[in-house]
Amino acid sequence: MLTGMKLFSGALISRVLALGLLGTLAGAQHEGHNMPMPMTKPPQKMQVEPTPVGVSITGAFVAAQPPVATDTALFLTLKNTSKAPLTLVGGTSPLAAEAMLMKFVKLPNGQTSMKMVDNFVLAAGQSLTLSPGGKHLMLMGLKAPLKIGQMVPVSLQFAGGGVLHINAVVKKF
Ligand SMILES: [Cu+2]
Repeated sequence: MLTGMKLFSGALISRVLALGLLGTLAGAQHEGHNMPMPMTKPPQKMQVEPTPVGVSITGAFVAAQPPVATDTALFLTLKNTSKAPLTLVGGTSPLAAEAMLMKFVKLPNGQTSMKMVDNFVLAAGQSLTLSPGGKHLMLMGLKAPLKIGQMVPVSLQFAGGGVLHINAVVKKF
């Protein structure tokens, strides 16, 4: 009986140690988390959103900015691989207070300015590239300066309620 108890508690301890180790490894992948995170922690969003089908994302990045900057932008190429039109209506990021779709426009005086855009529509099979000097998802009110190489989680929102969660690396352009 005593031996059984010892075995039991020994097994329990090694299980706790294993969980602790996994927690530390998981925590190490998230910059800024010093405390080990339990493996079973649910995603931050309580609501499960539908993921749009037929969307592929390539080359996503966030423009590196000087540490004093409070705004930056997300660039990427979206491809609508479905047979129906796809409409990007906006996005959110936990690292920014606000995000909005914008494009650069040439003013009559030759200067460039940014203009808010309601949405970007992709016909079936069409690709759309958001690039510096063109269309972009502006990330405004950064909660902390972004570091080169850091991953920025962004949730892209589509008409019809679809949400696509991506990670974009911070880099110079
Ligand atoms: Cu902008």
